[in-house]
Amino acid sequence: MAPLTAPKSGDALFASVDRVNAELFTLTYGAIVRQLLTDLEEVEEVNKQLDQMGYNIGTRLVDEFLAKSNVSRCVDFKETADVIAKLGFKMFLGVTATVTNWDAEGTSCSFVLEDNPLVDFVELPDTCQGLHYCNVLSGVIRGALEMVSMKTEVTWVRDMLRGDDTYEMRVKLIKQVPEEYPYKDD
Ligand code: MYR
Repeated sequence: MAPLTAPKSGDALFASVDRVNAELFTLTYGAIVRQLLTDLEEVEEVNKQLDQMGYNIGTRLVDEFLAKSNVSRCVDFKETADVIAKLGFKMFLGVTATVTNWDAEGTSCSFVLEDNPLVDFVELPDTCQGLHYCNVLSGVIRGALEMVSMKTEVTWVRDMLRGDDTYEMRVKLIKQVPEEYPYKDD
C-alpha cells in the first residue's frame, strides 16, 4: 500500500476537500438560518440575530485577517474598502467584491458580489420575503471595521434572493474614532 501523505494545496484531493468544506459551510449556515426562523418566528428578529452573529464574528475575524494578510494601516476609508473587497472577501469567502457607487464625500460605498457562496442551494419561500438571508456578512463587515476604529452602518440594497440582479451591500462610515495612544508621554 502506498504511504499516506497529507494533501498539499494544489493537489486534486486538497481541491475536493476544500469544495466539500465550502458546501458544508453553506449548508450549516442554511441550517442556522432555518433554526432561527423556527425559534424566533419574526423575520425581522432573525435579521437582527444574523447581524449580531456576524458582528461578533467580525470583531474576532479582523485579527486573523491582519495577521495573515500583513496589511498595514490604510490611509483612508477608500483604501480600507478596497482591502476588504479584494483581500477580506477572498480570504474568508473565496470570492472578491467590486467597490462601487462612492458618494461625493468618500464615506459611503457599495460592495457588489457577483458570486455569493452563502446562497448556493437556497430558495426562499414566500413567507420569508423580508429576510436578509446574508445579514451575517454585513454584520461581519460592521464588526471588523469597528475593531479598526470605524463605526459603520451596513445594509443590503440588492439581493438576488429577493429578485435583484446581484448582491450589493452599502457601507456608510458614521464615525472614525481616533485611536488613543495608551501611554502618557512625559
Ligand atoms: C487598517 O487598519 O486600516 C486596515 C483595515 C483592514 C480591515 C479589514 C477587515 C477585514 C474584514 C474581513 C471581511 C470578511 C468578509 C467576509
